[in-house]
Amino acid sequence: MPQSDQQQTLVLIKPDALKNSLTGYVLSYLSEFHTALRFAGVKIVHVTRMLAEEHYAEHRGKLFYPSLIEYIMGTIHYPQTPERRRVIAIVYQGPDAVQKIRDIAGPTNPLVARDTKPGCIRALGTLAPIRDEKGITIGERMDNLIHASANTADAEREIKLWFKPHDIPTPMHPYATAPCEEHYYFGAGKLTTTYSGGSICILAPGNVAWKSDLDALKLIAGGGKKAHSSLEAVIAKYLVNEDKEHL
Ligand code: 3AN
Repeated sequence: MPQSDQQQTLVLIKPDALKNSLTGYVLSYLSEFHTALRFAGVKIVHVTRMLAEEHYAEHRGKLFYPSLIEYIMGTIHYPQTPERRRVIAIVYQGPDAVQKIRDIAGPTNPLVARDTKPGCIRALGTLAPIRDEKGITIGERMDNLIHASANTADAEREIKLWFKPHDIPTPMHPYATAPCEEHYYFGAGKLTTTYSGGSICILAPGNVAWKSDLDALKLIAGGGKKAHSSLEAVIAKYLVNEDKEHL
């Protein structure tokens, strides 16, 4: 667990913020000048279904879940232009990073945000109706512009889900890393340690990975004891911005 003065947290600038040109506004609010937090990692991510489903795993089965997945994948705000579907993923580091950013983001529901915390980022969000196949409104989606990790445990899970160690400068690594000792490939929904046509090499000997990912991959490849992370939670970040999203 990182010391609290080096705490890290994940922020996602979501498709509605990008579409409404609010990226600069969000970055200004979260700038070191206001927050004393520094960038540890930044990347532009075309969000795959696998990554979206892992990120929002806790909401699986809820009425708003399918719409939430489409929202973070960008299909709602960029229905005709897949090339514009992306989010900006940022790791911030510094004292009390998680709570500081949660406070600036504000309440999950944009209407509540406007009522109770005017001036917070999510006060500029919107609610959108969720309709069934007959067009009947069955709920509301909260388009709230940014995601911010809710606590330090979520921050660890989410940073490891979105970022490889190499996306973050080594002196800023928040969690244990280790060199990989074998080849791992992913193809046809399966993990293998030998290459077969069409699969993609996730890790090779000498590559540095999150240690917890390597522990999980070893168990999954061995087919024995159950790993603490699903295969998807480990490999989603290795498929980000690859051509082979269908894998
Ligand atoms: P937060 O983003 O504030 O941590 P979570 O983690 O409970 O809130 O929810 C993740 C996302 O799921 C929210 N940002 C919001 O878009 C959506 N969401 C959460 N609860 C609801 C709800 N009751 N109805 C519609 N969407 C919701």
